[in-house]
Amino acid sequence: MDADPLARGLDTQADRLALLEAMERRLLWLSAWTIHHANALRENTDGVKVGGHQASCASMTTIMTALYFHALRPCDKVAVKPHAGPLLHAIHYLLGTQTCEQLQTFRGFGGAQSYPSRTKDAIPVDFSTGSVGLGVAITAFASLVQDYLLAHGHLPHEKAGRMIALMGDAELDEGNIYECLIEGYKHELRNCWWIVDYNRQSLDATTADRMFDRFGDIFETCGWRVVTLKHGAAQRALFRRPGGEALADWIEACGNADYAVLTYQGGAAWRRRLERDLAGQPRTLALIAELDDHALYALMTNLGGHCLQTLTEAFDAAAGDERPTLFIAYTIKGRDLPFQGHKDNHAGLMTDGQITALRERLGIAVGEEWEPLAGIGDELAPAFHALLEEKREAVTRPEPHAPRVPIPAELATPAGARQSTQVAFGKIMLDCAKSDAPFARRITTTSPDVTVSTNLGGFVNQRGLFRRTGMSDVFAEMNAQSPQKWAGGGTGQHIELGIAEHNLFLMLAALGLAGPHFGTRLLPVGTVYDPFIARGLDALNYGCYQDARFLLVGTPSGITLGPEGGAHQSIGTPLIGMSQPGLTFFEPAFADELALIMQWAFEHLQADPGGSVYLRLSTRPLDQPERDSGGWREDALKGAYWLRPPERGAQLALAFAGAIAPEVMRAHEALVEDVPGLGLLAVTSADLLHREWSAAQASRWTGRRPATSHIERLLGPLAPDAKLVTAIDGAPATLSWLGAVRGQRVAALGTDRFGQTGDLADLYREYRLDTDAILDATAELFL
Ligand SMILES: Cc1ncc(C[n+]2csc(CCOP(=O)(O)OP(=O)(O)O)c2C)c(N)n1
Ligand SMILES: [Mg+2]
Repeated sequence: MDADPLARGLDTQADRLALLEAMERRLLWLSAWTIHHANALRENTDGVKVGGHQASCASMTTIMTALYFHALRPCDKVAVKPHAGPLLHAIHYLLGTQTCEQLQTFRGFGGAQSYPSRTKDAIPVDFSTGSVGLGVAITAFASLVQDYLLAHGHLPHEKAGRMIALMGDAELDEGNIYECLIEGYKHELRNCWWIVDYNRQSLDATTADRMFDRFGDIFETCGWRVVTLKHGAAQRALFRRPGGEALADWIEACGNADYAVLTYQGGAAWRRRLERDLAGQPRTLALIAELDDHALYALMTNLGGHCLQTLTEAFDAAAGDERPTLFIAYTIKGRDLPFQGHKDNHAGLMTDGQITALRERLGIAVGEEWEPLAGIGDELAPAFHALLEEKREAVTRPEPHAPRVPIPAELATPAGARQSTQVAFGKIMLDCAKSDAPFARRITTTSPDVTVSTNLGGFVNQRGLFRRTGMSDVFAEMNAQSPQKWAGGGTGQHIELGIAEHNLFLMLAALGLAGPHFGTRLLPVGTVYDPFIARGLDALNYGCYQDARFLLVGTPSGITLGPEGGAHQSIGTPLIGMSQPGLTFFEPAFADELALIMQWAFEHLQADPGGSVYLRLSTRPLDQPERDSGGWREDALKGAYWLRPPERGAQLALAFAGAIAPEVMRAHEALVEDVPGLGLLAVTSADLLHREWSAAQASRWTGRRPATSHIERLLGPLAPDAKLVTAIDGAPATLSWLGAVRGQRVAALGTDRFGQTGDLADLYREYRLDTDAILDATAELFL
């Protein structure tokens, strides 16, 4: 007896396809029903539309069937088009890794998420998606990370898989796709598949005909194989018959909107149009006349992306090599649903009557709507079970455990009585590069063409550039002197990116998921000019949302950048750092603070709960403080410490963050005789302070253990009506809230206008950040 039930029950390819078609019907139903249930059946308590995308799911049902139940291998990872999320949940439901309750609470509190989420969903999700384009592009970076791990011996070759994106055609409009294509080409991208659900519709309308052929050209230029799946097997068979060619030509010339509206109107409309347009082609008309309206409709919607045979053959054909491949699979948005092809169907929801008709058409009995095998029939059920069994491992594999990387208890403070935080950062990284400790091998640095100017050059000199195929340092070979030694190879630890900050964040996100994706943690460190963080904000948010772990260094920052001028002088980045979940923001002033924070950061990247870390640094050299003891360290890691502790009942404190420390320290010296016990607070992380303060308030509110936050304790010794002057080279709101902690009056100094060129004395005077400004602000508070 044959041991393989699938082989036993399914002798032919036709049987196999019939089984996949049954799967496709199951996925169509479960996705449509999940959305219908959330919108029409579940109690709605607030009148807010629940939503969901039945049309976008229907469009991708065949593709996902072919991928998940035919092509997928256990080491592959998939980013699913955000609004096809219900299909992914349906797949896991059939495999037993998703519960009925989760489907029934789709888009509800604690239920299956609207869009696949690594952190919020109960099923394994390889990549969170939602912001269109990002889920696509990160698969290319994940593939580069896989190559990095392979080359470094962190991943055995048999564990390598393909990084696959299932994407909508409108995602091809997102610029980040093309930035990533360029970077991918430079890094010899491989093992990456993007499968486009080419339904010729976006959210608002049908998409532009003029782009028909261009996408393929662009990808081919960037080294991709492009596989266009325009026609299903039935269409291709008909094209081969006499008269078929004219129909093929007609389809080729048909515009997106025409194809969509005819699909919506159905067989009779197709017939009227084809008979009119092909009036001079009797043999073609004869072919059409053979088909009744339903068969004609079925033929015209037999597109590549709805033909399991076409899809599975294409996937098989591409599986033999590692070339990055773009599959353009033509589909119908809302296929087989009442609003199919209609340009307004993006958020369309079926009515009760329409879902009932679909249920009946699929042979599902009333009351069996959630039955996994409803409508399958007894005959097919054993083979259906066997198919699920066969694919279970590839689809449901748990993420590997990635052991923690031990971090040294201390990172040494760089020597130097006068130095900037950016220079100190470079020296600490250089020390790491020279270290034999295992953690140094796990550091991966990356930068969008600002490696040298953010002081990462020393690290790169020691550890080299990562290149899959070796790259010699031509300048060194030709004995041309340069402090930067840029040889590259498989053991290199710096991934140099072109100037596309968005790519930096996608790269950091992919590196920061190396642990859960591949079982080896990396310690990614990315540098960027602080103002240009804004260029990659959505990708930063995206990385944090999926709990990727990385250290981001924004440097130089603020008007302290001086002569570089206004557009380079960051203002709002501290507020970005404070408001971004999953990212802890620090702005140290001194080298010893930085060394302490970086050690903490390498631990925090691996902690649970933990997260990513953002350091806002500066090129301004500062005199380093002489410390009596290490007592400040614990407080600095909580967000602030008293550089000059206040006396109990003091009437005033000055608080500052970062590079304007000298101005504030001089103000302190000037005021301390007049204001006895004047305190000077060094804020290392306004973010940590504020979060902990909020959390403490929340815990009191929820009646849990009464908590006092660090900032409440720090400000405790001041007189209740003491005044605060805060100063930061950035948005003053970063620190102005300190006054709310105990209800104290605040003068919040900072920048809220664009900067300009100048030396620091001029700029600090102009922007009210110099010592005089601080004295002035203090006087005003006491008036
Ligand atoms: C960055 C971003 N902008 C806008 C949206 C809102 N949005 C969600 S889906 C969509 C259209 C997607 O069309 P397509 O990719 O072709 O997918 P389809 O639904 O047609 O399969 C838009 C604009 C979003 N999710 N992300
Ligand atoms: Mg579309």
